[in-house]
Amino acid sequence: MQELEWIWVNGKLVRWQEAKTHVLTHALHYGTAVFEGIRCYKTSQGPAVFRLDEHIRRLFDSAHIIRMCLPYAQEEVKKATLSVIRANNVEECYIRPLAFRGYGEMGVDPTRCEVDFVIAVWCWGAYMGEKALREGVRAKISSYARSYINSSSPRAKTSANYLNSALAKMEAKELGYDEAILLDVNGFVAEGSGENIFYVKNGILYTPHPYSILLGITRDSVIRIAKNLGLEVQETLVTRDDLYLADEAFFTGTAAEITPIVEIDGRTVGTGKPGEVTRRLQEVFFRVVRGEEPGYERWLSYVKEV
Ligand code: PPE
Repeated sequence: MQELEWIWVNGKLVRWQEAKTHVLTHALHYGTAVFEGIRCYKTSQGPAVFRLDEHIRRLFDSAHIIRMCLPYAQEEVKKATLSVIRANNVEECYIRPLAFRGYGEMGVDPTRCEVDFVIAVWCWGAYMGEKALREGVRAKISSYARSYINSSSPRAKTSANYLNSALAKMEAKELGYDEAILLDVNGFVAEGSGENIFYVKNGILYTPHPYSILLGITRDSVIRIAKNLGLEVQETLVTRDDLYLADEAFFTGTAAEITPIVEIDGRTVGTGKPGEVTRRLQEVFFRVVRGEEPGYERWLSYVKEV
């Protein structure tokens, strides 16, 4: 990966190479960590972070679910995030706050381990490549089910949940696909390995109900943008057949942004090209994040000091 200069570690800016942790860090062994993925985009008024408040709130919600007490207030995390972007002097970046159970005591029970908190930023282009954004990706229904709501809280963005994602992603790639689509334990469509999923049928936009998924902030943004464009949106139960018979489909995520899906399990989605609704949502979304779409300014936090 391309290194930048500074990483925020427990309240201080530390040189990239010096941001290290002990090998007996609890989270390394047991996945006891919560994190966020946030993007900062270039705008005419300098870099701006997209929906920073909502991401920080979700980080605190994830911590609450796993009974982790974060040692900073939300406002402090917001300031720290902006400061680390400023320190690295980048115009666009991906931001990764991570709070993890640190070094202290081994054994499953994390309560005796202090919470360490880091915020790193790096330059991250299109998640599945520029071509994926333009031409779409091929996806495969995974043989791995999304974690059950009573096994590992899919609503919380915990590191532990990402083993499930990693298994699904590796399987999909191994089989020649770009991305996995995970069903929930009842067989309904949940989400991608690192994205939420939408489909369009007869002009209506559908997305799985919020139960077995990470409640994506891009998902929420797309729902709001779609409604503002006059589209009907339904959060509902989705089956794999709904996806096979869709006119259009796409993934949403901070990293994936809006990535069209053109094939699922060897079946062409719609025309086999990114659809009209997907294109329209992509266009508006990219204007929104760059501060070019009136009415969405409150979603941007400008990095420059005021
Ligand atoms: N579901 C999952 C499982 C998920 O990981 C993400 C984000 C989403 C939905 C979409 O959430 P949001 O970013 O708030 O729209 N995945 C993050 C991590 C990707 C990675 O490879 O790391 C991301 O997009 O930042």
